[in-house]
Amino acid sequence: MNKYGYQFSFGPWNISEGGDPFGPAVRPSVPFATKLAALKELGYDAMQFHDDDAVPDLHDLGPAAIAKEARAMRQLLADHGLVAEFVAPRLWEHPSTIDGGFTANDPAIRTYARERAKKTADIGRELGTNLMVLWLAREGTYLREAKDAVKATHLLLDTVNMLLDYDKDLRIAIEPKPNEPMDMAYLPTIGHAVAMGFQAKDPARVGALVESAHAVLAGLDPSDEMAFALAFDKLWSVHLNDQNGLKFDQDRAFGAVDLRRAFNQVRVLDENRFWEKGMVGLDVKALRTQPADVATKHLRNSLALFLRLVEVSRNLDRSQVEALRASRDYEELDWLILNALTGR
Ligand code: 3MF
Ligand code: MG
Repeated sequence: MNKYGYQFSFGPWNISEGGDPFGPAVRPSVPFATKLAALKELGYDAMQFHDDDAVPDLHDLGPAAIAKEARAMRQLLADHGLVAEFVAPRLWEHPSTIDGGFTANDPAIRTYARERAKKTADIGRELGTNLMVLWLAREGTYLREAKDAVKATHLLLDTVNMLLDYDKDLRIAIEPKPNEPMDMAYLPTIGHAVAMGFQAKDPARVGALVESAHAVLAGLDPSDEMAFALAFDKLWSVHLNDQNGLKFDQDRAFGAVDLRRAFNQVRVLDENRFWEKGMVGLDVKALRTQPADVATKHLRNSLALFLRLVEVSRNLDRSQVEALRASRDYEELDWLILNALTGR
């Protein structure tokens, strides 16, 4: 915890081997214990988990053994003075989910996906977090005719309702992304996620996670996506990072591409007291070119930049901002912000 009250998190996947679709890993994989130590060392407070990050062999285990492994993970976190922020079902790697899980056309696959998500909820409970993130990676299509989009929407809603029934403490944060791995995803924006939440049987337990890069890939501004969710008290976590245009999901260090866009995300979060609502997750990846012994600097830079931008935001002359809004002198307002971002 820092003097501003924010808590920071990342996931084990954020210290990665650097493989991409065109080439193999370029760095050795880092043992989980080393990642935990790095997380603490870098000033972070919490780890994010996929279900199988916490319980790697979950497919081969029964409920008691899964619970035992998850409890051991919770203890390991506690030994480092850390907690789990959320757990997410990793439904995009298993051979059953090639064409999606919750929205698969094959009912047997849908059953697999739902059962897996229930296991994820069980793991979260043992890890000491009631927050489940749903990144609906393969719930979409490569061609529109492949699935019935109205039916798919209802299947997603039914899944959310099923999970709310299954675990009465569970809170679900939907993490939208418009594309990748599928070409067309069913819940591409925060508007979709929030609408789904309001339609659920217990709307108070369904919110959203905004990832900066995902908003950019949808052609939207991440700070406005955050603001929309904040307006309805639906922003429960963020995956801050950066993204250079409409390309593959780059997970660049926060603020590394567009400093002003980063500033506005921090400003919106800070103006709305996000530190009281959720943790600041940094879903950033080291560049593939980064040598192994210096492959955590993206995490260092992202957290430090976030805190610097909190300072910039808090130091803004708010009465001047109001005056410039009132006089519609947005060129001067532009200059005020640019001065602040360049330390003047
Ligand atoms: C995909 C992502 C994922 C999700 C994570 C949690 C690797 O683009 O951003 O991070 O955030 O799987 O659901
Ligand atoms: Mg993410």
